[in-house]
Amino acid sequence: IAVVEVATKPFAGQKPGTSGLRKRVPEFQQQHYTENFIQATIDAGLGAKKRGSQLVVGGDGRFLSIEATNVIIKIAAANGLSRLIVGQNGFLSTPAVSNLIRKGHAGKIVDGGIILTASHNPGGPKGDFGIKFNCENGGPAPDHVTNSIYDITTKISKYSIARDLECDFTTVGTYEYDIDGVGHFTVDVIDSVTEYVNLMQSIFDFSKIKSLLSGDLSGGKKFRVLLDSMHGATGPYISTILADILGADSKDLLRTVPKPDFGGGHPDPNLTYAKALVDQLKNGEHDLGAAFDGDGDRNMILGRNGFFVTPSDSLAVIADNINSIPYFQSRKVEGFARSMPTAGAVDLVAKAKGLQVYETPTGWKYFGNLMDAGKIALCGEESFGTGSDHIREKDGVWALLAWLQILADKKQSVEEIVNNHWKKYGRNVFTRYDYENVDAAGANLLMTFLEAQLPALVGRDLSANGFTYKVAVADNFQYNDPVDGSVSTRQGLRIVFEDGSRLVFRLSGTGSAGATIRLYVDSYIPASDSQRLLQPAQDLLKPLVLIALETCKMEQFTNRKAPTVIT
Ligand code: VG1
Ligand code: CO
Repeated sequence: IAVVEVATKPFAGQKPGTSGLRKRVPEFQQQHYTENFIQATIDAGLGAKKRGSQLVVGGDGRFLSIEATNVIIKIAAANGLSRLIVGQNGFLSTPAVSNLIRKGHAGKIVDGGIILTASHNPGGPKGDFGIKFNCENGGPAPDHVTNSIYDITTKISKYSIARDLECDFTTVGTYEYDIDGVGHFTVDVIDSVTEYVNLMQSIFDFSKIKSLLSGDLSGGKKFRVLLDSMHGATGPYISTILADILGADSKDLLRTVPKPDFGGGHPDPNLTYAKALVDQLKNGEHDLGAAFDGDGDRNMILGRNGFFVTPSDSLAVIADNINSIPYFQSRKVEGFARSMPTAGAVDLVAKAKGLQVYETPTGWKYFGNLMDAGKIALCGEESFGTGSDHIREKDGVWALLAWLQILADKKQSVEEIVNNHWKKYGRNVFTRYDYENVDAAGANLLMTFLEAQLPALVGRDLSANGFTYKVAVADNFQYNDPVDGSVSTRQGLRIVFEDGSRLVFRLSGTGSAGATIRLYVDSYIPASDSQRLLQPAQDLLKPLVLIALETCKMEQFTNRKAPTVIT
């Protein structure tokens, strides 16, 4: 098979964000656009290892996945990679890719992976597409790699491609090719589900979870789950694990067929986009509900009647009960981590257990070094991301199984577990307001205006609804990686009050059009304040939200009276 070198020109804006390059589908459909980015990704991601290396390729099955998988296969062959491990139909959840990279293949290490997803963003011909590079540890490429991908995209003048190579990746099997002047090239098309299911079986006690669901643990009373895969990547994994292995009723597993446009939905598991699930739980027939995002790394956990577990609390509860999970019983747990905007509930668990806790910038890539160095076993983000060092991505199905394992062990309801957690540690009340798709110029002005005010805010009293908070710290968050010493600046504006309550402002790095402003608000209610401990989060945080909106002049800069999403 011949290799051709195709002359090309740089496209502006091929800069990976929080989690890879995400753009509207038509942008990727421009001639050479995807090819340029793949060539840059392979060159920067693999560097000197490129020749003879092997990569995993797969994604959430969204619109354009098939075309992009084809492009990757042809460019990888022309660039001298020895092998690609491709999920059948180009389909793999993000956690499954991370696992496949870490496992190695054909007795050799896997040098990384390319994930085709825009995660929780809608798909379809007018929706979003995305491409993300993961490194040899199975985690998202760190900043220095994504910066060098971007750098190459600004200078690229040609890419190499084996145009005539045809690979039927709809069928599991091994496909071999001889590439002129380059060498031998293999594509292993693998079943998308098997290896991930094996991994979960090695982490959890499936027979105990099965007994929970069947009712054997509680005198015959079945424990019913209601799970929403939102037509994203978790569907096949959820049906196999929950229905085939654990015996859940398949009619309680919703939207498990992956669709290129997610059935027209917005595959983001939160109270706005997974509202149908919340409503159905309110019927009171199910003991636990969960939803997952497009690529399967996010999760939302709900209890009976739609009781909402904030992701910050979910992380803390799993941390507190980490010994219920067999995987952790056999290893030394050194610490936990959370992203900066995530509420500090897990910090209190770490303190009680005498463990370390780390605060990282938003985005899973920052946890990788800590896990590789054995400093943390568990980590999470307020954006419905929870995971452990079993892989280097957040993992929605893992989080569900962790909860089921804990529930099987404690024999309490979701709500009881969370309420008891608050009674023991106090409650870190949290909310996030997202202003999606606002005018980018207005959003940037808001951030500039706010940042300029920060120094003068320190020491001042801010009030709303009769509540007053004194500003202790106001800054732009900077992270110093304790493992490799790298420094990440400008990771979000913080206003921290004397009582520990916080306001955080960030611009999203995963959007594809306009800008999204995220406002994070959290506050701590001590366990002794039994009057307020169980009150709704929105009531408890109202004064802080008002202070935040006033301080940043949200309405003036965005023309929005209300956020798009509240979680
Ligand atoms: C968002 C979340 C962040 C998460 C990222 C990727 O980023 O806030 O916590 O890691 O999405 O998640 P941003 O920059 O838009 O705030 V996923 O499930 O899209 O890969
Ligand atoms: Co995701």
